[in-house]
Amino acid sequence: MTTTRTDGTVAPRATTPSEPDPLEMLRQMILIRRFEEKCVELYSATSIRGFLHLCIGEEATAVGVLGALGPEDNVVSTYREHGHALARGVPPDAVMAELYGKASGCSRGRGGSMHLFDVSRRFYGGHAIVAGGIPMAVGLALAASMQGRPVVTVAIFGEGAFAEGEFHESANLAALWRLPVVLCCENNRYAMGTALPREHANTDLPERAASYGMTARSVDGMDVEAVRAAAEQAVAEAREGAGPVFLELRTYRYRAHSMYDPDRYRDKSEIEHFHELDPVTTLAGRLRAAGRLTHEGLAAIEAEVATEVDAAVAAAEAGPWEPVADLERFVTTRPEDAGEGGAVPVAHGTQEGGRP
Ligand SMILES: Cc1ncc(C[n+]2csc(CCOP(=O)(O)OP(=O)(O)O)c2C)c(N)n1
Ligand SMILES: [Mg+2]
Repeated sequence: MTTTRTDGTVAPRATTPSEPDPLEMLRQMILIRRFEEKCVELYSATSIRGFLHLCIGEEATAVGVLGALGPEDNVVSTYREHGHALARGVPPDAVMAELYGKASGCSRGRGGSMHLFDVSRRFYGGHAIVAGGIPMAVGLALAASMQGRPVVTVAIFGEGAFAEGEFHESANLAALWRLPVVLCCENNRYAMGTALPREHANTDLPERAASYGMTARSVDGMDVEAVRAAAEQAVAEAREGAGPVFLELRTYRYRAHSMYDPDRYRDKSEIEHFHELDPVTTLAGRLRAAGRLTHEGLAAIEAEVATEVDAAVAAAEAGPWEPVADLERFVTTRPEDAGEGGAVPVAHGTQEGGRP
């Protein structure tokens, strides 16, 4: 099938993602939730060190957005990206090993929690700098557009990115050049301890994005089916040449900004309110009401996920450390190490077999 772009050129359609399967979306959200709960334990045990930002409460944005992409599409994320990587199909083993700093990690243990990377799945980070991945996403979209490839690039970032010039410069160029990029803003109301209204005079994020000349919408980010539908629409529009699309995904993180944050800037009642909107229990309840999920069915998903997470921990524990002799390897690219795009792909399972 082909589509005609707004500039008159014809682009073949990329592989479309499979139909949304609510039970599979539930399974993926439960995997992300249990994976990260395990990370909390492992952090307390100092098996995982360094910075650790969890997305517990935000699973619907990861599963809804990533499910809307085809295998050729690109993803650029932030430091709160474990869920994005898992939903993209990076195997839990490879993510957990990365958090341990093991050579079997998806970034060879050199990135840690904030720098998950998997070129084979077109998952281009994991970026620690607020808004730092967005220019790279626009660059990837520009490259695909110049090469005539029907690829969409998704940039995922927090609402804190609106305080950064990189977001605004990127939004302007993406709109000016009508690039196939979907800007997905996970608005969880806080940038570290700063609530959105204390940081921005205009808190209407879609309005600000639209001012650059792009389509912009706001979505309930606690509802995975709503996120999936909005992401599918945005991806289709971007792929067909409509230019960039901005999505505000209104979400909430249940845990503190990072493991170092004492979380003293918000009322417990606010957190309790958002627990009532929990994306996992909301979807499970909806499926139960529709007769598509039984108590036993949910228990089976939980058991399968627990096995997967335990196996990831065991593999990470057993994984090798990088030899000291390799310390300087990859600091600069050697021709013999270079793979696609000059990066060094690490194969962790297959795209098909590696789904979470
Ligand atoms: C350019 C830059 N400035 C400051 C920081 C420190 N910092 C780390 S996370 C963060 C808050 C970002 O909030 P948001 O974009 O809303 O994402 P969230 O953590 O809520 O997912 C800040 C200011 C940074 N990493 N990069
Ligand atoms: Mg935020």
